[in-house]
Amino acid sequence: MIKLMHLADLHQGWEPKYLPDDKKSIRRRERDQLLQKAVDYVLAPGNGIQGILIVGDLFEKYKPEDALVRETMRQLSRLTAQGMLVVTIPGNHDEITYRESVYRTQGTAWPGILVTNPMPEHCLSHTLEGTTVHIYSLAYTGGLTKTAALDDFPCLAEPGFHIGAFHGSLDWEGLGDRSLSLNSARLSSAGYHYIALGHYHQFSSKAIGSSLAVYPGAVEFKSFSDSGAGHFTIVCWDGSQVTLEKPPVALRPWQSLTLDVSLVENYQALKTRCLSCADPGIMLQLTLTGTPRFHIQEEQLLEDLAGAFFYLELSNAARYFSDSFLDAVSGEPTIRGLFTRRIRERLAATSDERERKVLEQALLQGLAALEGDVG
Ligand SMILES: [Mn+2]
Repeated sequence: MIKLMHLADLHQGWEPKYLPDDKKSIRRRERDQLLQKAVDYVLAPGNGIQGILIVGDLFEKYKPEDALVRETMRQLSRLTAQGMLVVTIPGNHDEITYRESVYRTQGTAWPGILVTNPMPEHCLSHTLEGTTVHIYSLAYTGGLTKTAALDDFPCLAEPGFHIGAFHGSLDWEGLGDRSLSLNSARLSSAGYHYIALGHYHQFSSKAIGSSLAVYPGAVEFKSFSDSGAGHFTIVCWDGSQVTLEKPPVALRPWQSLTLDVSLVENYQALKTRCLSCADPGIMLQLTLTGTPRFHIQEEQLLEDLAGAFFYLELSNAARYFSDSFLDAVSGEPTIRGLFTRRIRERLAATSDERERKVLEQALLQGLAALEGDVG
């Protein structure tokens, strides 16, 4: 059984600009430790892995700072020192095009195999546990990679495990994505067993022809809209079939929560409610919805909650109708005016506290719905 870790899009050196300086450097350090976690996982004897494929965007920039380059090479050398297969493919962030690109300045010192050919080529054949792994790849190089004519994907007619490894956008039809465009029909005609992709940050796997094409995704979290896969991707080849393993990785916890604040009495109660999920280690995305009876001061709430979380992203989608707004609406010769008058009449007629609350919410939610805000 051949088992290789398939990594891409680590974007080492990236910093979350939305964090204050102290936390920014904590998060950067955490993110940059992912490679070490990957190497530890590959080296753990019980995992039975023989190598690693890094399919682009290992770094955020093509010229990362020296300390980061040194540490990255030191980690990869831990693998090569054990005879592991290490293949690194430049991406579009760490593009090889530039004279000062890390892959040009380090060149031959780079641990393992560094892909530098600008058009698809057979890059290496390497025997692992009696089976030969054949890898085909390219390093996107401005001016040399003929992106429009990328239809000739070579594949040797030899026994073994054939892997195409490319950093680019599979079947992307939009505009403005500065990356290598890959066509699944052309790729599948090469007949690779496995197509190791990079560039998209979400995990995905798809059968194209007889190949399995996989984006391992960025494992680490960047933001709530780019939250990472949270697991490594291990490709396994038993001589006839490709299967995947997706071991989870221990990362800083994050969560997206939606809180309906319609029945929350006042600001103090809202604060207490939010603080009930306090955790100084977590990154929390909190969305407030509903129709509260009070106006939510977002800046104040953020300030009051800031210390309770590692990072809090607050979005207020709650709809507040002030009393003066309701007064104005109830005088309108409109559907919402009629609706408001009817409910207010019933409110005036009831002395039942429960009914009053129901009517109040019916009024507020009805008005929100009439605004097209169906909650
Ligand atoms: Mn990319």
